[in-house]
Amino acid sequence: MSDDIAARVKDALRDLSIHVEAFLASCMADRDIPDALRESMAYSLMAGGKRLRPCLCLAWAELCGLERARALPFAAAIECIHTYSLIHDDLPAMDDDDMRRGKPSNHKQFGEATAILAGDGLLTEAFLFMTRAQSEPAQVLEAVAVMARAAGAEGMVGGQVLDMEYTGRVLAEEGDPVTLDQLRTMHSMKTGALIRASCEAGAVLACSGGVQRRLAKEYGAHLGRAFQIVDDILDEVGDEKSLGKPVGSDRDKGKTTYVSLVGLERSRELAEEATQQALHALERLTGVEPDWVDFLRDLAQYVLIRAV
Ligand code: GRG
Repeated sequence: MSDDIAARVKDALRDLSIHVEAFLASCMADRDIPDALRESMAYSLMAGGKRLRPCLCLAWAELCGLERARALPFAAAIECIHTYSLIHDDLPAMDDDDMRRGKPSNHKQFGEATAILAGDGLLTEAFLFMTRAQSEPAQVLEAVAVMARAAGAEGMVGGQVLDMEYTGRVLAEEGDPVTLDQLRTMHSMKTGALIRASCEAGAVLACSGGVQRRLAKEYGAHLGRAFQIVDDILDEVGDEKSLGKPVGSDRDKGKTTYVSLVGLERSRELAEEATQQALHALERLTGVEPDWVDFLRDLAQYVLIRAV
């Protein structure tokens, strides 16, 4: 049963990713970018990855009635933002990781200065790609605002700052230990915001009214929480997808994780709860394309399966 779900999700993600990657490759090819920068941007962007966020955007856009090709530039833009965040997250000043997506991290390959600029380039190009989405101008504008809020200071960037503040607080034995509420808020900004916004922006692009947009946001928020808890569990127990990331690496860096705070068993229960809440959001959708609901249901279950 879980093998069936995993196989279906992997197939669907691969099929959608082909479109995203073709769009990214063609966009990068027709830009007048200095060779060193292009190589560094493309190195990380085209290095694989699950393409979870762009696929969520496409799924919600199609589910709400927008043709895939119309949402594709926006979905590709989301992957650019995600890739920029990974490049910057790996820098020595941040998480200081040598490997990413099974290869040397960007700064290991190209040096710190180029890696910083590749991240900057990807973030900025993303906003150009977003403007190429084909929907009502007001909807595109609103979807861009959703993305900017999620990626910026009150979303992913803010969450990264909280993560830096919290790192080592337990091990260093100075200040109060990080609480579960603080951990939840930090992850909802750092990892959750982009996943949530990928779903919401897809619905917004499709000109979806209040209910579908709200359910997209709700599904994305719960999925993002499950995704992060599962990531913490996999960091502890290992995973075939960790792609060279050593088991326990977050713990070794002094990070507070769900597992370090509440243990493995409770973490699994929390991941299960978050998944159920994501599924509950899907159950309340009416009058939408059922195949996409099936995909989103499978996807939520797939995220959880990896942790059990
Ligand atoms: C530097 C501004 C700035 C932000 C960094 C999102 C983030 C904030 C850092 C990522 C670090 C990290 C490992 C977060 C945990 C969530 C996670 C597992 C992200 C990786 O996402 P996947 O698994 O990666 O979707 P792929 O490679 O499949 O795209």
